[in-house]
Amino acid sequence: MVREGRDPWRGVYSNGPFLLQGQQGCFSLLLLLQLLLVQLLRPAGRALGAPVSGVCATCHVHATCQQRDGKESCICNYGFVGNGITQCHDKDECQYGATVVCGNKTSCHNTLGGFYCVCLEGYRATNNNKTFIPNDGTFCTDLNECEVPDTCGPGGQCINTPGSYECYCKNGYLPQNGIQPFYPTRDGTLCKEIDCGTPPEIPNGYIIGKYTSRLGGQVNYACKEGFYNDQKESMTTCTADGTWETPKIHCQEIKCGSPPVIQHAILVGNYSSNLGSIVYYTCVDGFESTGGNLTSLCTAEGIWKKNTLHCTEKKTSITNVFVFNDTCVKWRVSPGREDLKMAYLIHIQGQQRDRTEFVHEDLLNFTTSSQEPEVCLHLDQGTNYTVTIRITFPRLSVPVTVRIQTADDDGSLNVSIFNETCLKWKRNPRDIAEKQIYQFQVLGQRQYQNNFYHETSFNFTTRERFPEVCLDLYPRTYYTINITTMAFPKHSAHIIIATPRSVKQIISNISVLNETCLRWKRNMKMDDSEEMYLFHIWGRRGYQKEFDQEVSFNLTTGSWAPEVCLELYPGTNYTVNITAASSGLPVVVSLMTQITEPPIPNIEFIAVQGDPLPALSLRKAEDRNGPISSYQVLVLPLALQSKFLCDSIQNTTFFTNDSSTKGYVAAEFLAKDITDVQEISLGDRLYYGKFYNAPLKPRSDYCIILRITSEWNQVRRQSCVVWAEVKDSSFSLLQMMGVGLGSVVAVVILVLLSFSVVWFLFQDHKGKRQSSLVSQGGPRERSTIKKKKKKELQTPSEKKAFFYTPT
Ligand SMILES: *[C@@H]1O[C@H](CO)[C@@H](O)[C@H](O)[C@H]1NC(C)=O
Ligand SMILES: *[C@@H]1O[C@H](CO)[C@@H](O)[C@H](O)[C@H]1NC(C)=O
Ligand SMILES: *[C@@H]1O[C@H](CO)[C@@H](O)[C@H](O)[C@H]1NC(C)=O
Ligand SMILES: *[C@@H]1O[C@H](CO)[C@@H](O)[C@H](O)[C@H]1NC(C)=O
Ligand SMILES: *[C@@H]1O[C@H](CO)[C@@H](O)[C@H](O)[C@H]1NC(C)=O
Ligand SMILES: *[C@@H]1O[C@H](CO)[C@@H](O)[C@H](O)[C@H]1NC(C)=O
Ligand SMILES: *[C@@H]1O[C@H](CO)[C@@H](O)[C@H](O)[C@H]1NC(C)=O
Ligand SMILES: *[C@@H]1O[C@H](CO)[C@@H](O)[C@H](O)[C@H]1NC(C)=O
Ligand SMILES: *[C@@H]1O[C@H](CO)[C@@H](O)[C@H](O)[C@H]1NC(C)=O
Ligand SMILES: CC(=O)N[C@H]1CO[C@H](CO)[C@@H](O)[C@@H]1O
Repeated sequence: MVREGRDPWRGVYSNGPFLLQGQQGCFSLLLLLQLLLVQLLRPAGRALGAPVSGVCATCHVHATCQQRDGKESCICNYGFVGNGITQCHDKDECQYGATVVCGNKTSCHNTLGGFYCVCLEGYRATNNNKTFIPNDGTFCTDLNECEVPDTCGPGGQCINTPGSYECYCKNGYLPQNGIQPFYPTRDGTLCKEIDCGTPPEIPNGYIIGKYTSRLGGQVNYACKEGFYNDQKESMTTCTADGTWETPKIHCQEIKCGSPPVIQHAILVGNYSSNLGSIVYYTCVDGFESTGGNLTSLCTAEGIWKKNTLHCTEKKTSITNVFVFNDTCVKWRVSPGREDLKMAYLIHIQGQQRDRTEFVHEDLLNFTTSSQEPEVCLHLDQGTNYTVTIRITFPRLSVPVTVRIQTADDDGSLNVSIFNETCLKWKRNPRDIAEKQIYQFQVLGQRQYQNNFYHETSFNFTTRERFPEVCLDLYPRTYYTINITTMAFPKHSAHIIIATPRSVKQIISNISVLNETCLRWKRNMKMDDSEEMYLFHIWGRRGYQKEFDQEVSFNLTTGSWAPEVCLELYPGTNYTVNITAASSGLPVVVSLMTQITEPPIPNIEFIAVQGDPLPALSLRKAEDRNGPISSYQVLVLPLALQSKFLCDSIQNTTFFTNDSSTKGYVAAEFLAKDITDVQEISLGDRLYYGKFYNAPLKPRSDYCIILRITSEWNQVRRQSCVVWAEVKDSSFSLLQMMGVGLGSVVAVVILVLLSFSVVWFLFQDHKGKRQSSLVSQGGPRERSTIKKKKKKELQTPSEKKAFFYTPT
C-alpha cells in the first residue's frame, strides 16, 4: 500500500545501477539480485577452510581471504563492499527501497553487514516473527485485527481491511460520536446500545401497556377520555437512529354536535355536546314514550346514540261510563286532548222484556272535543238497551258497553220545545204501528197589548216514532198549547211558549205620503192579529232653538199596509222613530213640514175721520207657523179694501206710477229690527227700508193694512190685517179709538180669513214638497199625495193630538 510520504522508489531511480522502466520491472530486478547474492555467497563459503596467506593477512576485518586461480585475494564479507583490504564498508541493502528489498507493506532496516525487514502496521510476517529476511519466502500479509476479540468494543463489529480494520456498530447499537466506521483506539468511540428514550407525548393521549425503548420497541397510545383518535395509527416505533417515529395518533376532543331529532319529541333542558353527555327528551302532547325516558348519549365516536324508544301517539280509551237521567250517557276520554275533536260511534240495541228481537237498533255519530262528553239518547220506555260506544277518530278505540234499562212507559205525553216554536215528543213503541191523532189547542196573548188574541186549533195525525210539530207563532207572545191524544186512554200535555221578539224587521217599505203622512208594510207571515207600533217623535226648528217638541204614543192596527197622518207643526223638522212591539227593531224617518201663514200680532184697529192719524203701535208676532221675516204698512184706497189680495202690491213704492190708484207700501220693518213695540206715524215723510212714508192726500179715504211675511226654506207666506181706516169726510169727524181688545181680535180674524192669501214662490209646489225618508234598508221613495182628513191646527199652546187613519 502506498502511503503518503513514503515513496520507496525514489532512491532506486536516482542511485541504483539498474535503470528501471517502471514497477513492472521490479520483480525481475529482485530475482536478479537474488541470483547475484547466491553467486557471491558460494565462493565465500568455500574459502572459509583455506589457509591464510600473506595477502590474507591484510584482509579487512570484514573481508575474507579467498583463493581464486591460485591467487589469494581479500574479498569483503557478505554485506560489505570494498577492496577487501583497506575498505569493507557496510552495504546498505535497504537503499533500493523496502518494497524492493523486503516486499510489499514492509519497512527495511539496515544492519551492519545485513538487514532485516519489518511488516508495516496492520500486516504481519508470514513466519509470524516480528522481523524477517525476505529470502526465506517470508512476506508481509494483512493482519486480521478482527481476530482479536472486542477489537471494536461491545456491540461493535469489526471489518478487516487491508492493513487495517473498521469498526461498525451491530444492529441495535450506535457509535457514541455518531460516525461510522469508527476506530476505538484512535477516536475512543465505542458502540452504545440504541435507546430511543422516553417516547413522545401526545396531547390528550397516553401510553398503554409496557414497552422497551430499544430499537424496534413499540409504544401504543390511546386518547384520554373525551377524545378520540381520528387516525388509524396509534403506535410509534424506536427507529435505528435512536429516535421514536413521530406518532401518527391525533387525539381530538369528542363533540357530538346537536342532538338528534326524535319524532314527536322535544328536548328538555340544556345539553352539552361533550362525550358522555346525555340529553333528555319528552314526547309532545298527545304522544307518549312506551317504557322509559327518551335520552341520547354522546358516544366516544362523537355521535349521539339514541335509545330505541320513541314517542307513539297516545291511545285514547273510554272510561268512567255513567248513565244519568235514565237515557243519558256520560264518559271520560283518557288521556284527553283539549285540542282534538274526537268522533264517537254509538251503537244502540234495545230489547223489550217480553220479546226476543231487537225493537230498536240505532247508530249514532257524535263528534266533540269535550273531555267528558255526554249524550242523551232517544230510548223507548220499558226496554233493555245495550249501548256500545267507541272512538272512531283519530284512532279506533276499544268499544265500551253499558246497559240501560228504561222505566216502564206510562203512556204520558212528554213534549219538549225546540227551535223556539217547535215541539217534539216520543210515541210509545208499542203503538208505533198505528197512527195517532193529536188535538192541538193554541192560544197566544200579549201582556203589553190587551186586544191581541191569537187562537188556533188543529188535529195532527202521525205515524212517526218521534213526532215533531213546528207552529207559526207570533213573536213576543205568550202561548199556551194543549195537546191531547184522541185515542184512549187520553193523555194530554200543557205547554207554554213565550216567543221572543222577532229578529226580522216587521216594518218594511216605509214611505212618506205627503208632508205628514207615513205608510209602510207589515212584514209578517200571519195575518189575523193586530200589531202594536210605538211612535217616538221629535220636532226641531233651525230658526227657533228653544222649540223642542217630543211626543210618544202607541198605535195598534191589524192592517197590512198601515197609513198614519201626524199632527205636526208647520216649519219644523221631525224625526219619527217607529218600533213594532213584537220585534223591537226601530225604523227612523225624517219629516219636514212647510211653513204656513204667519199669525197676526195683537194690534188695535183704528178708524179716523178728518183728524190726522195717531201713531200706530206694532207688536211682534209669534214665530208660530214659521219664522217672521218682515212687517209692511200698506196704504191703499179704501174702495179697494174688499177686493184686496194680500200679495197684490208686493214691492210697490209711493213713487210707482199707479200707486195712487192701487196703493203702495209705506214702510217696511224687518222682524229682527223690531224689539218689542214699534211706533209708526203714517205720512211722516221718512223712508222705512226702501219705502217712502208719504203724507196722505186730503179728501181721500184710505185703508191701512199690516202685512206680515214669513219666509223659510224658499217658501214665502204672508198674512194681512186691516189696521186703520182714514176718511176725510166733511160731515163726520167721529173718531174711533180704544175699542176692547177681544172684539177687535174677532174683527181682525174675520178680516184675516177673507184676505189672507197663500203665496208660493214656486209654481210646482207638489214637486218641491218632498220629505226626506229614512227607513231601515228601504229604498228612497217619493211620496204620493193622498187626500187625508186632518184636523185644523190649534194655537201652539194647545196640546197636540195625533191620530191615524188605517186604510
Ligand atoms: C507487491 O505489491 C504490488 C502492488 O501493490 C504487487 O503488484 C506485487 O505483486 C506485490 N508483490 C508480492 C510479492 O506480493
Ligand atoms: C221528557 O223528555 C225529556 C227529554 O226529551 C227528558 O229529559 C225528561 O226526563 C222527560 N220527562 C219524563 C217525565 O219522561
Ligand atoms: C231548527 O233550527 C235549525 C237551525 O236554525 C234548523 O236547521 C232546523 O231545520 C230547525 N228544525 C226544525 C224542525 O225546524
Ligand atoms: C189548556 O187546558 C187548561 C186546563 O186543562 C185550560 O185552562 C186552558 O185554557 C187550555 N188552553 C187552551 C189553549 O185550550
Ligand atoms: C179534530 O178531530 C176531532 C175528532 O175527530 C173533531 O171533533 C175536531 O173538530 C177536530 N178538530 C179540528 C180543528 O179539526
Ligand atoms: C230641517 O233640516 C234641513 C236639513 O238639515 C235644514 O236645511 C232645514 O233648514 C231644517 N228646517 C227647519 C225648519 O229646521
Ligand atoms: C227608537 O226607539 C227605540 C225604542 O223606543 C229605541 O230603542 C231607539 O234607540 C230609538 N232610535 C233612535 C234613533 O232614537
Ligand atoms: C206705468 O208704467 C208702466 C211701465 O213702467 C206702464 O206700462 C204703464 O202703462 C204706466 N201706467 C200708467 C197709468 O201710466
Ligand atoms: C196630506 O194628506 C192629508 C190626508 O190626505 C191631508 O189632509 C193633508 O192636507 C195633506 N197635506 C198636505 C200638505 O198636502
Ligand atoms: C528471532 C527469530 O528469527 N526467531 C525465529 C524466527 O523463525 C524461525 C522459524 O521460522 C526460528 O527458527 C527462529 O528462531
